[in-house]
Amino acid sequence: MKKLVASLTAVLACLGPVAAQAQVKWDMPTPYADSEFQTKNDYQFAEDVKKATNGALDIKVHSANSLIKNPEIKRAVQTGQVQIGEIFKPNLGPEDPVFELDAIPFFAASYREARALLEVSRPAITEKLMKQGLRVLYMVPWPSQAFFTKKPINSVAELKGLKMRTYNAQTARLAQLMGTVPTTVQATEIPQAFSSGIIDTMFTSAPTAVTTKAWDYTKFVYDTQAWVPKNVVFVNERAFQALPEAVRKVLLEQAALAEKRGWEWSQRDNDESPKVLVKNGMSLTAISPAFSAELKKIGDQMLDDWLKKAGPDGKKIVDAYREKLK
Ligand code: PCA
Repeated sequence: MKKLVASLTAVLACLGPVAAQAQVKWDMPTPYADSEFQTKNDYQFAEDVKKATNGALDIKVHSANSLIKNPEIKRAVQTGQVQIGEIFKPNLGPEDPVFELDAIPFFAASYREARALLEVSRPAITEKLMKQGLRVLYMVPWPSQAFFTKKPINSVAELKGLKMRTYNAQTARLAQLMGTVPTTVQATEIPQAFSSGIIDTMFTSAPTAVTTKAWDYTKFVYDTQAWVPKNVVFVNERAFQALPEAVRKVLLEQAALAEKRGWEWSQRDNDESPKVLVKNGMSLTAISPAFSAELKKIGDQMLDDWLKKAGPDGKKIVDAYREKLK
C-alpha cells in the first residue's frame, strides 16, 4: 500500500505542471475550404490563441463542412455540440433582417461602406446573438460579389431563365428578381453543381471563384461592386464563461486581431484574386451601365422590402448608416 501511495504521488508530481495548465480543446467548424482567406484567418486565430495561452486553449478548425454542415453550424454551437463556429452571416436573415442588411445589392458596396454599416449594426447583431447564447468574436467581409457566366451578359434580360447558383434566401430572391432560376449550392459543391448541369451561372466573390476554379465552367466575370457580405465567428457563451479569466481575455484580444487581419486579407484578395481569374483565361469586365442601373433598381426594391420587414429598428440602422457616410 505504501508503495502504491508513493508511486501515485510520483505520478501526480509529474502531472503537476500539466494539471495546473489544464488544456481546453474546442472544435470550430466552418463551411469554407482551406484555401479561402477566411479559413486561413481562422487557422491563424487558432494558432495565435494557442500560443498566447501557452496551450491552455486549443481550437481545432474543421473546414469545408467536414465536421458540421453549413446550415447546422449555428445550432451546433448553440447547443454546445461544438464550442465555436463560423457561418455566412446573412444566412440568418430569415431569423432577423438585421443579419442580412450587408447582402442587399448596392446598399453597402465598398469596404468603406461595409465598415460603416458594421459599426452601426454591430450592437444589434451582437445583442441578438447573445440572447441566443452566442458571443460574437469577429466579423470579416468577403470581397465584392460578382457574376460568373458562360456567355457575355449586358442586361438582366440576357440572364433570363439561366440556372443561377445562390447561397442564401436573399441571393435567391435577387436571382428571382433577375428572372433567373435560383439554386442553392454550398461553396464547396460549386464544381460538381456546374459539371452536373444544376447551375450554369453563379454569384460569388473572386477568391471563392479561384478556390472553385470558375474558369473550368464559366468564361466571363462581371464585378458588380454591389455588396460585401460578412462571415461571423461566434462562441457558445457557456463555454466562454467556463474559461479562466486570463484565457477569456486573450481570446477576445485575438478575436479583435483576427477581425482586423481578416479585413486586410479580404481587401488584398479583392485586388489579387481577379488577376488569377484573368491569368486562367477568364474575361473580366465591369458590368455595363445599363445592367448596373437595372441591378440598382432591384437593389432599391430589396431595400424597400427589407425596411418593411425590419420596421423602426431597421430604419434607425439605415438612417445611422447614411448619417455616418455623410
Ligand atoms: N464566398 C462564399 C460566400 C460569399 C463568397 O464570396 C460563397 O460563395 O458561398
